[in-house]
Amino acid sequence: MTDASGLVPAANMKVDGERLWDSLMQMARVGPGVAGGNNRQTLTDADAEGRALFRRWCEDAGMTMGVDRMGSMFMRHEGAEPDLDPVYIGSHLDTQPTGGKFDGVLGVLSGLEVIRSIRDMGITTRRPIVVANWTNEEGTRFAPAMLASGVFAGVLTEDYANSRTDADGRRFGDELDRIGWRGDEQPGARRIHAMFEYHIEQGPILEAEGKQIGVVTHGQGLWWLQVTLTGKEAHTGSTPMHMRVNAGLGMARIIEAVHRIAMDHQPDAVGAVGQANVWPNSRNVIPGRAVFTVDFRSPDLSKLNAMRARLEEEAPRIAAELGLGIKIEPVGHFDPVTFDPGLVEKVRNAAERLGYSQMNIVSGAGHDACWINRVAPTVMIMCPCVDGLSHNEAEEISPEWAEAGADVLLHAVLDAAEVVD
Ligand code: HGY
Ligand code: MN
Ligand code: MN
Repeated sequence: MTDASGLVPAANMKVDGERLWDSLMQMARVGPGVAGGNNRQTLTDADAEGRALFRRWCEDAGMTMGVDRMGSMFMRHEGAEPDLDPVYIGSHLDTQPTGGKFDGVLGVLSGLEVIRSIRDMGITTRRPIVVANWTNEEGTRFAPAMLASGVFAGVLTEDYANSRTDADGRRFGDELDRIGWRGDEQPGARRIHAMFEYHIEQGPILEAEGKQIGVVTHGQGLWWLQVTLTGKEAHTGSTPMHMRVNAGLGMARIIEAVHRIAMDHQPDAVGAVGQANVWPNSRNVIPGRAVFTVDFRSPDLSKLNAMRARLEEEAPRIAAELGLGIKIEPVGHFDPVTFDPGLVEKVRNAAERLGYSQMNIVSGAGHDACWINRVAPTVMIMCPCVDGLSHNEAEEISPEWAEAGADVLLHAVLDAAEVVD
């Protein structure tokens, strides 16, 4: 089942694309959205249901489960030499509140498909292979993103993670216990020989370039800065304009500044505010308080930090002009990432061997791979998505795109795990 060299998979070894697509569509029925996508937010009952389905599928494929104290799931397929550090395939099953059917899920279920295909073809690898579902990749219900993989990588503490609260004040730790998915493994105790994350691009490049495979060499860095503005609630009708201390106006001016700062750092810099709340959020009350999160990203560390510095200089000035109190707190950060060159080569070789068109790409979004890259050789594989759309219920990929990326994942993982027969 291998080619002449005996070291890498033969080009005709493929996954079962129909089975993969069917699994994706079945998982999409768990925690459905309202417009064809998903709302399977982390540590909700829908997340618990998705976890149970994934576990059942993996156990049906002969895999055994381990879970760490952050709820990250590790489904193990045995190798010929069980004591060797396994090859990991990881991503996430949690979604945005108006998420798509493929963000994260494609990588986890393609990992399962790799194991199903290995079993179908009767292949044995030297190394075990583990398929991981990292808890709370999205960071939408509990900031920051990539929370459990950050704890695994030793960048965040368990106490910090357990203490994170959602908009209703519920604690991450309490919700993890409530759904019964806190395991007993020490996060980060597992040794990883190599980790692969297969993910939709979530951007327009691969589709526009007509490429089937993105060989991800780097990932953007990120700053999430939570801004709290304090003004004075007052009547929107009877309060003269010169007497207003309007937190909503301050937020609007700072949001405009975020866009301008990102534009001032082109190319390769982005900035936006996606989460914003005003209090009391009443039609006829001037907002006395505004809380919103700034999202800056760049593959260039100096640009990333320069954008943060510009905001920390401009936002207080805007607040002072309006008589507002201001607090700026970092609530999420990781530096730009360079993935493992040796694994990048394995992905590129796999795509070439399979005859899929490919190009190098930098990941615009953050991923668990960005943290795991700090503790083990890591790489990502990407497939196109329609119009580059993601974090939107209309997120769409083609079954052909899904399959091609999963074929590359199969070959690259077998290369790393070493086929023994
Ligand atoms: O924010 C991100 O880039 C990822 O989707 N959590
Ligand atoms: Mn994702
Ligand atoms: Mn996402």
